[in-house]
Amino acid sequence: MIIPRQTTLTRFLIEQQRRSPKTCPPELRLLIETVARACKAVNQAISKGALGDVLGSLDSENVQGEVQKKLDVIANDLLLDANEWGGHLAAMASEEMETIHRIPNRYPKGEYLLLFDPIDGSSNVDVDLSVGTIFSVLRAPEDCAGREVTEADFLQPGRAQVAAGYAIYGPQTLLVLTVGDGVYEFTLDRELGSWRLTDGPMRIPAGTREFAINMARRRQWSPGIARYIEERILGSEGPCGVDYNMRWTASMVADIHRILKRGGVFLYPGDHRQQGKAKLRLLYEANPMSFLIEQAGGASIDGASPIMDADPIGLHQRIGVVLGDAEEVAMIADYGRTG
Ligand code: P6P
Repeated sequence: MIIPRQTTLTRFLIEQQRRSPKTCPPELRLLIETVARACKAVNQAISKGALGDVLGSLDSENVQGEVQKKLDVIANDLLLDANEWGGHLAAMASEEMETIHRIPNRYPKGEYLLLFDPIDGSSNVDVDLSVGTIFSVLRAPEDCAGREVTEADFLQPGRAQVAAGYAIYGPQTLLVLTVGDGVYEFTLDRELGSWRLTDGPMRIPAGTREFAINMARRRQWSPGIARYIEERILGSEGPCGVDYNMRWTASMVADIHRILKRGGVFLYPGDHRQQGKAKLRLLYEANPMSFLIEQAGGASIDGASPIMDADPIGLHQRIGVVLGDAEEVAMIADYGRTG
């Protein structure tokens, strides 16, 4: 569907609701607008930098055992405060919180579950590199209305997502989202404070010879991944016969946005020496990014199988990630099979 550029997020969602009430019912539209509004507040906090009390770390660690940045907690609280009173959510979960956040009894409960990484790549904030907020929306099980929501209600495969997206706080402030009917990019008009449509439906450009991986993790890679990367480094002087380029921003949102805009592939493989040992989180990083990538014509696997088919066993479980250009991902899966 081609929509006039500069359309506001509100109008885009209302027209999506009219065109396809199933993919964008009113409660989901309200939820997405609320998350988008919270991301504007996060953007404003980040942009203060050293002029606001937002940089640096706290003395606390999150459930991941990672030192929390001030902005991790600021952004987490902004998203909780914006979303708990609207009546569209049954509960929330975040990278920064060990357990789920139930909607206080003073507010009505809704039919959706919201998961988010409030500031992904937060170590980049102190050195003024792009970071982002990642979010994923699931339906709460129908019987949730009559009982307390539990962590188990969040343990749904990525295929069950009804919406996903990210905000990227960089030279521009962007919101990229899908409700399962294509991927659309909105740019924040910082003067008006409104999100304006600037791209979409987005499709991953094919054939871009560019890979993103943290080379310092080489010892964790399977023989297949190692061979794939080593052959790309040999380029035209090796078996693959063409030169590749490499990028690594240490901010998943920035790497994924680059892939959506100009193609390529992103790899953060699991540690092949220890089953289940990986860096990226399934529910609020890998699944939402996989939804966006597949909606844009790409593919996303754990090294062998589609990430969105994975049956979650824990709120903060981790998974290996290989995603982007569908042909490149298929080739990497072949390398994984042959070693
Ligand atoms: P490394 C950021 O902490 C993050 O979760 C992703 O945004 C990013 O892709 C990855 O970890 C970076 O990991 O090991 O390169 O610091």
